[in-house]
Formats: sequence, C-alpha cells, structure tokens
Amino acid sequence: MPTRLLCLSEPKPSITKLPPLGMEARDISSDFRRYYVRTLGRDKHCRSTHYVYNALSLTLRDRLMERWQATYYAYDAAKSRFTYYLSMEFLIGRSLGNAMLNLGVQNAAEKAMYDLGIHLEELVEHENDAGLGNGGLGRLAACFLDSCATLGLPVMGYGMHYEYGMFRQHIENGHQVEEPDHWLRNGHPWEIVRPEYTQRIQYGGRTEFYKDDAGVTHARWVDTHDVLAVPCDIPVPGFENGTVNTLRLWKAAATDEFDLEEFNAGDYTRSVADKNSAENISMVLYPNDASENGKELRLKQQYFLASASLKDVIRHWVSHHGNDFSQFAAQNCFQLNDTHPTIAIPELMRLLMDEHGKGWTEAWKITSSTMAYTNHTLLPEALERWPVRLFQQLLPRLLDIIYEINARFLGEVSKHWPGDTGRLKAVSIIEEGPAPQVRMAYLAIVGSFSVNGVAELHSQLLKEGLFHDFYSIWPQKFNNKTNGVTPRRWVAWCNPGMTELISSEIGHGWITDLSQLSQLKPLAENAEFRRRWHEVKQENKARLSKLVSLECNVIFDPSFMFDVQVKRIHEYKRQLLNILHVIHLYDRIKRGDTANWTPRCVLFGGKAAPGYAMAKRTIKLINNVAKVVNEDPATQDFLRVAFLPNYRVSAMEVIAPGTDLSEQISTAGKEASGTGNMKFMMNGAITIGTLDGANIEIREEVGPDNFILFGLTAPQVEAMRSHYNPNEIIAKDENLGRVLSLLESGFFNQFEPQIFDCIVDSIRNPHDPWMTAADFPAYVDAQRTASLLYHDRDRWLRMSILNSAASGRFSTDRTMQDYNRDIWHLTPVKPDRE
Ligand code: CJW
Repeated sequence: MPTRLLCLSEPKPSITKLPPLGMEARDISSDFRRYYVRTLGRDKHCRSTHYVYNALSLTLRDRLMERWQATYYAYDAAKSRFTYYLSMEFLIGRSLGNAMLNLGVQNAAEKAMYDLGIHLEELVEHENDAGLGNGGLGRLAACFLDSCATLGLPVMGYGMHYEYGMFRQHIENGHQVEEPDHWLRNGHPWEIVRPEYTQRIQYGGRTEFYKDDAGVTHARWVDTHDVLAVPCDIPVPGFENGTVNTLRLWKAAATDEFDLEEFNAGDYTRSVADKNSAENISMVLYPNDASENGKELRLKQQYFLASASLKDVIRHWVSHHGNDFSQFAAQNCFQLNDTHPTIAIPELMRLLMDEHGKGWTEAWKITSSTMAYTNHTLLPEALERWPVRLFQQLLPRLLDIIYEINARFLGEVSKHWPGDTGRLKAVSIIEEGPAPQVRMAYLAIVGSFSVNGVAELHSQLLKEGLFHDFYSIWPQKFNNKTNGVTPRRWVAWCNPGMTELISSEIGHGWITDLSQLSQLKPLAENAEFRRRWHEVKQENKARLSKLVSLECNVIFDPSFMFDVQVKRIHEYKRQLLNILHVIHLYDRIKRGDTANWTPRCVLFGGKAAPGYAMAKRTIKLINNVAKVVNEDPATQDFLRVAFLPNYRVSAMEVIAPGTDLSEQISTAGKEASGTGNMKFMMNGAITIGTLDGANIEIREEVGPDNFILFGLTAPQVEAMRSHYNPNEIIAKDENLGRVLSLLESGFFNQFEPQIFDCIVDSIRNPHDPWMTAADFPAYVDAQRTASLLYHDRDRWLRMSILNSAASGRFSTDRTMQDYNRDIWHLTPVKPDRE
C-alpha cells in the first residue's frame, strides 16, 4: 500500500486545482503529442499503432478524469443516496469510441488525428474488447451504467477484474475451438488502480462465539485464509453532460503473508503456490450463459465480489457516519444482477452484526430494505444452488447466517400457511436431501425488498410459476422492468449514417430521449426519406459484407436480404430451427422451386459454452450446411450462408446496422427478454419472432403489420407438452420431412458419419423441450412472408423506418428511469464544472 505523504497540515486544495482542458482539435493534438513523445517515449520512427492508440486514450482519459472528480464532488455535496449495481459481468466492449462520443469530441479527435496523418478508425479497431461477460446479462449491465451516467444518477457498478474474459472462438473444420482471451496483454489505459481502497476477504476457518463486557454473545470468523481485493476503476461517461460515474472492478492479490507453519516446515514452494491460488480468484470469467456450472472457484468469486463491494461501501459510510447505521438503508441500495452476487445478503448481515455490533433485528431491517434482486431466467438449469457442504467449508459463518434467515423465514411461512409442511419444504432456502443445497434465488427473494423480471411476460411467469409461493406472501415485492439498450453505442456510435439522417430531420434530441424517434413515423410515407434510408442501409450492408468476407471468406451481396441470428448458442434460442429453414431453402433451390425468389444471405454468430455438447454440434451443423450451400453453383443467385467466428460487442456494432431481418425465434416462455432484438429494431431491422420475452413488447410498439410473428405461445407450448408428437408433424409436413431426410441421409456429413444423429434425435424426441418440429411449419410460412415483403422494397423500407421510429421504449434510459422511480429513488445530480 502506498505510504502517505508526510505533511504537517492537510494538503491545500491548490494541489488538485488545474485549469480545464480544451476540447478543440488543437488541444487534443498537443496533448496527444506530449503523451506520445514524452510519456510513452516514442519518436518519428515508431510504426506501431499501439502507442498512438495509447496516447489518444490518455488524452481523452484526462478529460474524463476532470469530469469524474467533479461528479464525485457534486454527489458528495448533494449527500446523494447511491445505488450499487452488483454484477459478476460487465460486457463493456471497447472504450475509445464511447469516450469520444460521450465527451462530444469525435470530430475534434478525428481532425486532430487526420492532421497528423493518422486514421482514427484504425485506432478504434486496435482496441481489444473488454469481454468481461457472457451475453445479454453482462451487456445489459454495461448499457445500464451508460444510461445512469447520462441521466446523472448516482449509480456505481461493482464487478470482477478478470484477467481472462470471454474466450476467443475459432472455427476449425466447422468446430468451435476456444482460446484464452488475455485482453489485458497490451495494457488497458482506461483503468485506474486504487490500492488505497484494498479490502481483505476471508475464506475457510470457523465461527467462534464470545461474550463482550456487557455479557452479550457475539460471533467472529477465525482461522481464515485471506485474499486481498484491489479495486481497478473504469470511468463511465454520460452523454455530453459532464457526469462520469465509476465501474469498480475487483482484482485478487495474495496477502504476502506466508503461512508460517508451512514455511517453517520447509514447504517454501507450497507457501508461494498459495499465493497463486489467491490470485486465481479473479483469473477467469466462467463462460456459461444461462446454465450453471457449480464450481467451487465460482462461489469464491461470488463471495469475493460481494464482500469486497460491501466492505468498500461500509468503509465510506463509516468515514462519514462512524458506527451509526440508522440512515444506511435510506442512503444505499444494492441491485443484484441475478443470483450471482446474492451472497451479499448474508454478508451484509455478518458485517453489521460481527463487525459493527448490531443485533439481528436491526441488521435484518437494514439488509432487507437495502437489497433488490433482478431475475434473468426461468430455465431450471440456470438457477443457482450451492451444496451446503461447500458453504460449510468455504464460508462457514455465512452458512450460520443463512440457516438463521431460513429459520425465521419458515416461521413466517407457517403463520401464512398453518400446518402446511409440504409448503415449508417447497419454499425453504435449504433444499433437503442426501446432499442439501442452498437455493440462491429463494435467499435473494427473502432478503430483498424488490424482485423484478426483465420483460412483461417473464415477470408474469415468475409470479405464476417459479416464485408463485413467494408472490402469495409478498405480492408488493414483485415488479417488472423491461430491459433496454443504450442508444449511444447502439445507434449514435455504431450507425453514423442513420444518426446523421435522423438528426437532419428531427434534430439530435433523440439521442437522450429516444421516444422522439416517433417523429420519424410520417417520414415512412416520404419517398425521398425512404430513398435516403435505403442508401444508408446499403452502405451499412456493404460494411457488414466486408466483415463477413474477411472473417468467413464468404461473399455477401448487399442486394440480397441480410437475415441474421447472433447470440449465444443455446437449444432454447433455436439456431437449429433457423438452419433447418436454410436447408429447406437449399432443397427448394435444388428442386428448381425458385420463382419470385428473394435472394438471402443468412448469417449466424455466437459462442457455445465449452461444455455444452449440443450447442457445439449445432455450430458444426451450421458450418457444414454453409459449406455445402456456398460451394454448390446452383445457389449462386439465391442463397449464401456464413458463421461469423468470435461474435462479440464490437462485431455487433457492425452487424446490427447492416441487418434486414432479425431472428428472435426462441421457444415461447424461455427467453427472459432478449436485448439483441432491441439493437436490431433500433437500426431498422424487421423481426421474425415468437411471442417470447421482449419480442411481445416490440410487436406491441411497432404494430402487428411491422413484425413477422409465428409459432406457439407460451401457454400453447406448455399445453402441448403432454401429447407432443414430433414424428407425426414430420410425417405431415412435406418440407420438414424432406429436410430431415437430407439430414438423416448424411448429406451434410459425408465423411463424418453419425455426427448429426444427436441433433436429428433431439428433433424427433417427444420430450424435446424446445419443440423445434412444432414451430417449423409456421416458421417456414413466416419466412415466406418475409421474402415477399422484402421483394416490395417500398413496403420493406416503410416497415424498417417504422421499426426504428417505434423503438423509443427500448432505450435503457427508460429502463433506468423505471428502476429509479420504483426501486432506487435517487435524485439526479448535475456536476458543477467550476
Ligand atoms: O439475461 C438477459 C436477457 C436474456 C437472458 C439473459 C440471462 O437469457 O433473455 O435478455 C438480460 O436480462 N443470462 C443469464 N440468465 N439470463 C445467465 C448468464 C450467466 C450465467 C447464468 C445465467 C452464468 C452462470 C449461471 C447462470 C454460471 O454459473 O457461470
């Protein structure tokens, strides 16, 4: 830890007082050159983009830093109530472009670089994505932070500083191959390490009880193995408003205290190895999306995040209020991003009781009015449960507290349903059995004052199904907060052509008030506007086509319809249904059934969890089908198929603007919300989709004529389960029969016998949870509708404009205002730059 400066009095304010930095091209240029030459020590012979990128990043970071400090002075002065967004994932992607956009210096930076003979775009492309998340849940957290900063809300993100983010995906012979993503290899100029706020995190050991001087019994956690948590802060700029919030990511470090017993016993190397195991805690992001993996290290990570963040907030609290926690709940709120940080509930209890001497009642009152829980999935395989045995070993004191929370909760339940022991068993936080488990979702509900789902259907299903008993006890806790995406990154940054066109018609107020896009509606009837809209889309398609050609070696002709499905590969998302349709189109081409054909380029992208065999096999199928289709000269004018490797945030920034048709085809009731659907809609794509997650609200906003609907509804899916007969459907539907025959004949795996048997079997299985066969005929019809609509260019353009125009509700600005109105109750603060 750095030593404190020796000074007789406190440092004078003049140490921190500096004139404001200029925002013009010449100011940026001169700071840039100073960093390049003086700080980084480069000269005219240096040819590496890396240093140029770093010099520009540091130049912009200085400008963020000014606003960052001003923001915190303003929050302090306003004595702001704060919300802390606790999340194991923040999928932030690249930072340079976002910093330029939100600081409003894009043009100035562009000019400064241009005058020095540097292409800004090359610098932007140089940056590695910060892939500190899996998919929707992690990207949502990043969009939330952007919106909170833009709204001036005192919200801070707390997460993990993984050394290795989401793995890099290669495709070899059609198979996914994972490679570690050492995203920090070239450094990360956007973070500031703050060792002065290091926290100590305990593991293992045992609980010891003792009496204080007044004879009151207390507990303490002793004989623990400790690990240090060091914060790395990343600035989160609001859009042109002078606010910069903080994303604080925790990195694990060893305590530097050797185990003396081991050391003296001569086991020096073992003692050093322990250091490694400490640092392992923040080494790698678990690459599971909506499926649990249950590894001990994951629980260690969860506790690491929760404990470090709470201790950090309490450190700040105690420095202002001492041991008086009476106003703590009035001033602080924790939003739990799924159950992953739920251990924060017993941890806050522990800190208040064991470290601050509060009694159970007071501690519980504070905890249960401070925590709020967001659920992101109904899939049983994603619901976290931890073996009691593991808790006992790793976090014994927390298990004590969880047992006590459960005992008191079950006491309440038996008052609600007297004598109903079945009910007690059903809602118990501890699932009994040969290997008892802690149900993290139940712990989260019991310990929170708010429980929300992420789209209307999802929140409804939580109340009716998964959490029904809890809803009966506490109906007032349950609420919906439909997800969104930030229009800064997902339109203003990634689609400059559309941004310019829209702003030329309605001004640029829409960037911070997306509902203003509704002013575009009448322009759908304006032929000249449609022509310009089409022009922008074609340019964006050309850009996407370049990416596909570079990364997949497949030529996408921008005059074809671009039909895209990019998201994590999961059976419930039904990439399989999509590729079955591609096979059907191929079959039609081979039969010569191509009258009035709408040529298509079908793009897939997404990562499969490394241990998820079916998902990986689906990737292989897509690649094999793509190869057959693309190599067959008969398809030349009709169909192209590609799988884009290593789908990530920065790839989506090119994909969304260049997409015509957005595939959102999950089995109804399974996709909690989806957020890719919103990015596509904002960028003028038309959705083909089921009535699932936020698709329902998208269709509501844009109207049924501008949304291509198909498939069973969630209740129909459930009703069909008992008598689902896929083989009968296959026998009746000629198209599906032919597609399955092709697959079963080994047509797409001539030299790889049987590799797709598991996929065919899953479709033919009456217990197929995803009911792929059930929706296939309707899906093919809907795709025909899409083709016909695309054929009529004016019709399609109208729909495209109307989709963007109706996307206002899906800005995270709206989502954050909803959270703030119903859960957080924060007052926006405008920082004073003087
Ligand atoms: O959250 C998005 C939704 C989307 C939903 C996703 C989600 O599938 O429909 O738009 C934002 O609300 N992600 C997860 N659940 N739901 C998720 C992610 C990572 C996980 C996990 C669940 C990692 C683990 C376990 C469950 C693990 O153990 O590593």
